Order: sequence, then structure tokens, then C-alpha cells
Amino acid sequence: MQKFIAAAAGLAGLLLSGNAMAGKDLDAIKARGSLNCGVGIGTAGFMLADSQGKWRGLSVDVCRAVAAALFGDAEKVRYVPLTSQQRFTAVQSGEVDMVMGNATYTLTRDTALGLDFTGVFYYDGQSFLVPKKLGVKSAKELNGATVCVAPGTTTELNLADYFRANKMTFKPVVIEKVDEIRAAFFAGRCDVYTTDASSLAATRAANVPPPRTFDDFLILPEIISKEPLGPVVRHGDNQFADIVRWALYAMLEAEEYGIESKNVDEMLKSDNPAIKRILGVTPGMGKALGVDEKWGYYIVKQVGNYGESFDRNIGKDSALKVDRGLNKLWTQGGLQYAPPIR
Ligand SMILES: N[C@@H](CCC(=O)N[C@@H](CS)C(=O)NCC(=O)O)C(=O)O
Repeated sequence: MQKFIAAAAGLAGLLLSGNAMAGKDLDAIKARGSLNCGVGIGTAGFMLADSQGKWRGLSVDVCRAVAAALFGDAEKVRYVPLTSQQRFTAVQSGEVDMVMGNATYTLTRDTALGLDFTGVFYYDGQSFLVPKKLGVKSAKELNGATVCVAPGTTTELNLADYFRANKMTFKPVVIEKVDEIRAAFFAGRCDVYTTDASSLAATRAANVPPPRTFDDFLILPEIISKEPLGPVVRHGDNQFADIVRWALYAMLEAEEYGIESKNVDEMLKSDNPAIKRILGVTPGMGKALGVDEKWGYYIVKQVGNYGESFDRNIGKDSALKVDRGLNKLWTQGGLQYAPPIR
């Protein structure tokens, strides 16, 4: 990991020296006419290609919101599936413009890797998935367990910290591709699968091979880390980073002000000055960002507000039924808080 960071930092240094001009990435994206968005290989509710090859999910919706802001068209995205090990190099090298790979915002990634996180689209934490027949009810009972884990992740680091802190040992089974980790876990090659709790919920809801079902597995109650998941861009183009940052904030502000894909046309007639600014009825925000004044309108119309995307993909209207929890808006007692669009 140390070596990986050092190598990546070197690469980032090279890139930054030639690539620090604000607006360079944005110009290239605009000229290309589509956004290259890195995503995971396939996790239900977050990033999954359907049988027609159409990508869907909460993470995918952030890529779509950025494309809606940039091009007035949420479909103008090319999705690049990446493993946890590949995702940051792909941004550094320019293979993708941004990554929605459920990447945890950390100091070293934000600095030494030459990346920038533009916010937190999902407040997550690490947990453990076990078969009920293992008979374990708490992570504290996992001494000596074999643990499936992905490389190049915060997961790997937290796992070591947690077992050491609790004076327990474990045997890691490190597998890069998420579908192969799941297969190994379900085949019994490890006792436990550890990653972000959201991803464990997706695995349990969507990937259990029959005849076993959802009810044969358990997510242990301990959340052993903070995993604030954010969009990642290359360090050096602040203007593009601003668009990614505010595309997510527009989804959040729209929810706060009750603007939805279904009522957005009605909302254009609203007298509320905040709504008028978000939707571009009062101009200025688009100009400031360097995009069309209707950027916020396009996001809500084509992608929906944050709550709509959450409910549809991972929340109450989905198979995952993930609780909003920390991801409720601040007005509802949660952590999701967008700075004002003004
Ligand atoms: N949040 C952690 C772990 C994120 C991660 O890469 N998880 C992978 C492997 S479990 C994943 O869920 N990828 C989704 C996918 O490939 O579909 C991090 O940033 O290191």
C-alpha cells in the first residue's frame, strides 16, 4: 500500500506539473461532448448495467447529474467499470474524468494521490457479512476468521486496525474483482466478507446464489469505520471540480426545497427565490459555474433530486431497502447538507 501511494504520488506529480491549468480538463470534456465516468464493476443500487447495458444506481446518478449540468443531457456519459485497485490511476492518467467508485474521502487520497474529493454523496461505514450458520452475532467473535477483502481499499486498512485493536487475528483472502470476492464468499472460501455496509446490503439483497436466500446471511451490528463516499476528480482543474461539487449539491438542495422530477415544471413558476436560483429562473448560477443557466433544471428533470435517487436505487422503492440514516437531509436530522446555491 505504501509503495502504491508512493508510485501514485510520483505519477500525480508528473501529471500536475503539466496539467495544473484550471479549465483544461473541462475544455477537453466539453470538446468531446461526453463525460467519462469511472464506476465500480457492478453493485446493485449503486452502479449496475442492466440487460440493455444501461447503467443505473445512486453513484451512476451523480455521473448523470454532472452530464446534465455540462450538456443539458444526463445520457452523455461513457461509463468505465473499474476495480478498487484501478480507480484512482484511471483518474490520474486521464482515462476517466471522474470516479464514482464508492471511494472513501481520506487525507492521503485527497493529497498524495493528486486527487480531489468534491463532497460526500453517501455517508457509509465498514461492516461484516456472515452466513447465519457461522453462529456469530458480533464482530468481536471473529477471532481467527478468514476474511474476504478487496485490495487498494480503506477496508483492508480498517480490517487490520480493528483486529489488532481487539487483540484478534484473521487470515485475509484478498481478491480484486467484486464479483469474484462475492463468489469466493458464497463458496465458503472465507468466513466473512468485509466492505462498506452499503455494499454488503447490496450483496445480501442481490447476489445470494439460490437455494440460499437473503435470510441465510447477516450483517453484523458493528460499524468499524467512517466511510464518507465521494466523487473523485483529478487535482488541478478547479472549474471542473466545481461543476461536479455543485451538481451533487443541486440534487440535495432540490430535495430540501421539494423540487422533484415530477413537479419541476410547476416549480419554474415558484415565487421562492431559492427555487428560482436553483432552476435558473433567476439567472447567475449557471454563468458562475460556466454552464447553461438551466443546469439545475436539467439535473432535477432528468435525474431527480437526491431523495428520489436514494429511494429509487437503494431506499424504500428498491430491493435493498437501505435506511436513509445518516444520509437524511440536515433538516431531517441527517448529515446531508448542501451549501446554499446563491
Ligand atoms: N470505500 C472503500 C471501499 C470501496 C470499494 O472499492 N469497494 C469495492 C470492492 S468491495 C466495491 O464495492 N466496488 C463496487 C463495484 O466494483 O461494483 C474505499 O474507498 O476504499
